[in-house]
Amino acid sequence: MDAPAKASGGYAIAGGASSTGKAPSAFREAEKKYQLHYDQELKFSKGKLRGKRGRLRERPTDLSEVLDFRSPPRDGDVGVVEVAMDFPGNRRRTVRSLARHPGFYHVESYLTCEECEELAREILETHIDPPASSNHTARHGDRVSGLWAAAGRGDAYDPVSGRDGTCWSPLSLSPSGSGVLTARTLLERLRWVSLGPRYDWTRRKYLRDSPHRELPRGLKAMADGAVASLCAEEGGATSSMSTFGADAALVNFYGAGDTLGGHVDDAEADLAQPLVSLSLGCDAVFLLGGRTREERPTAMLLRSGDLVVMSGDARRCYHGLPRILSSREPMKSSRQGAQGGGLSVEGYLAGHRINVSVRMVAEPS
Ligand SMILES: O=C(O)CCC(=O)C(=O)O
Repeated sequence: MDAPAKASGGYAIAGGASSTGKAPSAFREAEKKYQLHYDQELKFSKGKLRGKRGRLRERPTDLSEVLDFRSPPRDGDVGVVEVAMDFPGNRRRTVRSLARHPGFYHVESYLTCEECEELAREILETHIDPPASSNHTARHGDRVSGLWAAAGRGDAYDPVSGRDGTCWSPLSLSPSGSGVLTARTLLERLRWVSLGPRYDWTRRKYLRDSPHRELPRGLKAMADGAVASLCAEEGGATSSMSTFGADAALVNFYGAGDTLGGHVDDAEADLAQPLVSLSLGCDAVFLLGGRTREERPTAMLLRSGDLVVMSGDARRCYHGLPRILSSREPMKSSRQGAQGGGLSVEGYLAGHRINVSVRMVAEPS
């Protein structure tokens, strides 16, 4: 797996533009097609071209080939199969699978809007803090705690000692200047959090023995329940999912323009165990490809509350997220939190996407 790339950050998209002169792969082509691009307006003065120094304008993206499960094509080459299924908690949901991608399942609106907001609140208020590891703990250690509340208060990060022995100080007490790092900025720069055994992105392995936040029980129950229902539909004990027991999750945070490069999740002990991925917040374009980057991926729309399960063949396929369809400016341009006006989970979800990708890291017993 890869860490999500921030729009303004230094993370390159995996498999990105070729510097070798080779033609880009089919997967990369699709990423480029759906990524957010800006064009700079040309500037004219007195009828003469004065260079490309005009305003940046979002380039329109052609989404006509993005599969929308709410109105799937009847005869497209992806072959959508639809069934109604019962999941725990009296959830009767529509499940779609794709003939072109065996082992892939899309469950429409698995969570309701209220449940999405409740889960996002739990994540932002609690799960993003140590002992969970995140891109912030990787850089600042376990000092960055209480980030959501601090961002709501409009605090600044104090690397030495802040109010009450925490790492936060009121912005008004921080030395003035452009170098002040605010909690709001840190929240905007939050890319990933790992729940359950920490994931070492450099060595691409799970660190079972380091301190970590256990996978929250609610997330485990949700993933185990969804997989058990799909497994029953697939034929019970004969399904590759029959020994699944979720024990970890990677939570990715995306703002407008953020992406997750094409990758295969292969650090888990048993790749026969599925990935269970839940979307919260903004709609997004998800790409599901084949065993190599050369296979043309299927682009599909994921909405808040949708659940995706990748099992069987699909578990070993390239996938990525080239586009968040955010209708709002990135949060950092809003003045709400900077004035200490607090943050709302609903507001955060209107401009961001959270993806919770639950998995089984351990060997099945
Ligand atoms: O954000 C998504 O929907 C995809 C997440 C993903 O592929 C991952 O965490 O490995």
